[in-house]
Amino acid sequence: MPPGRLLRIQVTGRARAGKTTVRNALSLLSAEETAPIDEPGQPDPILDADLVLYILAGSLRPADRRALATVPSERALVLLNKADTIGTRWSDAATAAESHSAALGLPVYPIVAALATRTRAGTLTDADMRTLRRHRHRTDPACTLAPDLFTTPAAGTDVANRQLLLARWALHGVACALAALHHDPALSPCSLLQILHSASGIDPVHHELHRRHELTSAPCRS
Ligand SMILES: Nc1nc2c(ncn2[C@@H]2O[C@H](COP(=O)(O)OP(=O)(O)OP(=O)(O)O)[C@@H](O)[C@H]2O)c(=O)[nH]1
Ligand SMILES: [Mg+2]
Repeated sequence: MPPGRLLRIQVTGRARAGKTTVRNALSLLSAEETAPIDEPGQPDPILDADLVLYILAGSLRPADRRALATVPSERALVLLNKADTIGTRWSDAATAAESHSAALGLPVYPIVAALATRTRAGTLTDADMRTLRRHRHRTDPACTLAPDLFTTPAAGTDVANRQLLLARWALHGVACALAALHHDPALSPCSLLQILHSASGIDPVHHELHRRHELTSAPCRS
């Protein structure tokens, strides 16, 4: 790439994989979100940017492999999004990412972009902390399996507070925050936010983006 030219980034993947969410989570405001891969009746987008962020969600399909085969490996960065929906713990998502990585011959980063956008933009309010502390003993994984289970009236009269907490942090964020506060009830909102941020898996992607950026020695248009 000629020196001084801005790095062109495409964010791609199948429909609803989380392209827009990832773009926001990484603050890549000028990155281009392509049309979805493997849309019936539509041609696949041409992946010709300096860096292609390929978002997988769930299984690796033949269309993903075909699309990724058109991108030189040094230009591809593959993210396995929605890691919160894979299995029951982070290691399940890490195992899935490893198996996709072996199949593709490329590193694959497991992430929860939906949590990363929240930790990037938000703070834990006093109200969030109060509700979380009140429920920090509910560490049974089943209680954060579904919204209804977390907001059940059987767990107290603060149903509206719990609904608000869920709207702000989603089930995965709430589950991580409860586990962290159960372990250390004195955590400050700031430390808890950092823990949630780490739990999103987005930092290794940030680091890799910076590394690629330095390799191409061009400013990133974000
Ligand atoms: N559980 C979970 N849901 C997510 C995550 N990231 C995104 N989503 C949800 O997945 C859906 C699709 O996300 P988008 O970012 O709109 O996906 P997209 O690939 O841009 O979708 P299209 O542009 O319609 O193809 C939305 O309902 C998001 O809230 C995640 O990490 N975990
Ligand atoms: Mg989109």
